[in-house]
Amino acid sequence: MRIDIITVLPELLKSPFEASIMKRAVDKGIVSVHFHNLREYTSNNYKQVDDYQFGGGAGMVLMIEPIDKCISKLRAERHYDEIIYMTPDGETLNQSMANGLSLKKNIIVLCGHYKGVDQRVRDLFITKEVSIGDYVLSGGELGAAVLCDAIVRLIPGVLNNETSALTDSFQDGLLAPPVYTRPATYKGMEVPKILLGGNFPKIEAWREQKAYERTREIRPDLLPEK
Ligand code: 6GU
Repeated sequence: MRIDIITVLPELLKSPFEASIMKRAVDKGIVSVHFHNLREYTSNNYKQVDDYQFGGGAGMVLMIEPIDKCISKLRAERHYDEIIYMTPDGETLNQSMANGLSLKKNIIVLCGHYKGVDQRVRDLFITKEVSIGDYVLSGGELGAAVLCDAIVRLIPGVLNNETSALTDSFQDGLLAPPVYTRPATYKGMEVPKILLGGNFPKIEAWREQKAYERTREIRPDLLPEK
């Protein structure tokens, strides 16, 4: 998969791709990530990327021209399956969306900033608008990092058995069950006996029940209605 990220703040975004799972995916050659600084696509002397909004009101708006230049250059080089705009008024990211996006070959991720982008950018180029939750961030960069992490870890070959995505929370619509590691007793606190017994069908049934209980307690909205 190739990911092209368009941003006014590339330095805010780079470190998540230089560590952990995303770095592993890049090092293995499974994913390539390319950052495009919107300021390098300006045509005025001040490298201005934003301007006041028509009609008045607080907050700056990202101008269409540099974004058009950047996206048009990329689109002339290859086909993109999705051109995503990161914005608090987008569709809320969930596991099902991440699963779908992990199957794409080339995607562009445009990070919003200030009051957002000129509406004509959205009308003209954007195929999908994504939010990472119902709160406001200063820009789309952290959202883009979250989106990319959620997608990249699902691509076959990125995770190994130790880090498998198959047993994650949400992958089966439930929260994950509790997990324990050594020591079996710590300051008098015991690991549930069943996990130490080696009866794997029983352990699986216990985990399923705990996952269900945890979901009912914390996120009943995830459970099908009765
Ligand atoms: Cl993607 N961007 C911004 N600025 N705020 C957000 C968001 C994105 N997702 C939730 N809040």
